[in-house]
Amino acid sequence: MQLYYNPYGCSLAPAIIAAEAGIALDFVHVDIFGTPHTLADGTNYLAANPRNYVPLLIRDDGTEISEVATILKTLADLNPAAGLAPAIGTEERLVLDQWLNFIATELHKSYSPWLFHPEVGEAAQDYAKALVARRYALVEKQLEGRSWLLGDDFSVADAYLYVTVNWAAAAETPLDAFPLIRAWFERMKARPRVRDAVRQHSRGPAVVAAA
Ligand SMILES: N[C@@H](CCC(=O)N[C@@H](CS)C(=O)NCC(=O)O)C(=O)O
Repeated sequence: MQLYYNPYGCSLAPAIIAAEAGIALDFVHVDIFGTPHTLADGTNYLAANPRNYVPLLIRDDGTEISEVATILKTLADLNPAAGLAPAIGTEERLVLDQWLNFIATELHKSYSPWLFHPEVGEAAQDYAKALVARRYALVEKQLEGRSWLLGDDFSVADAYLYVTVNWAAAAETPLDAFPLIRAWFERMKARPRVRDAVRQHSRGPAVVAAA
C-alpha cells in the first residue's frame, strides 16, 4: 500500500498506525507547501488526488481511502489482533468514532489551516488558539485515570491526537495547563513503533526515493 504524505502533515497518524499494526507502507512525498502541490518528480498532485491534500492511502487493489480518521480505521481493521481499534458494531467503537471526529473537527481543523496561515490575521489566530485550549481541556479531563485516550489500551485516537499535540509548540498553543496531556505525549514518544514512524515520516522526497 502507498501513503501520500508530507513530513509536517497529519499523514503522521496513519504512519504511526501502520507501524503499530505491522503494515508496510510505501511513502509517497507530496510538497503541500508549493503551488501547485507536487510529487517528487514534479507532477501536479491534483492529478493523483482531486482533494489536493494528504494523507491518501492507496490499497493494494488500487482503491483509494482518504480522510485521516477513515484511513486510521482502515489500517487498524486490517490487523484486529493488534488491538488498535474496538470491533465494529460495539459501544467502544462509537466512543472511538466520537474521539476521532472530535480530533478531526475541533483540533486538527483549528490548526490546519488557521494556525498555520498568518495571513488570516491575529484575531482569527487568537480565536483558534483559545478554541484549541478549550478543546485540550476536554482531552485533559478524559485522560484523568486513563493512560490512553480510550482507557488502558492505545488506539488510533491516540495516533491522531499525537499529530495536533506535536504541532502545539510550533503553533504556539501552550500545553502548560495540561500536565496529563504532556505526560501522555511522553508515553507516546516512548513507544518504539511511534518513534519508528516519526523517523520514517520525517523523511523528505530525496531520502524516500533513495530508500
Ligand atoms: N479532512 C482531511 C484534512 C487533511 C489535511 O488537512 N491535510 C493537510 C496536512 S495536515 C494538507 O495536506 N494540506 C494541504 C492543503 O490543504 O492544501 C483529512 O482528514 O484527511
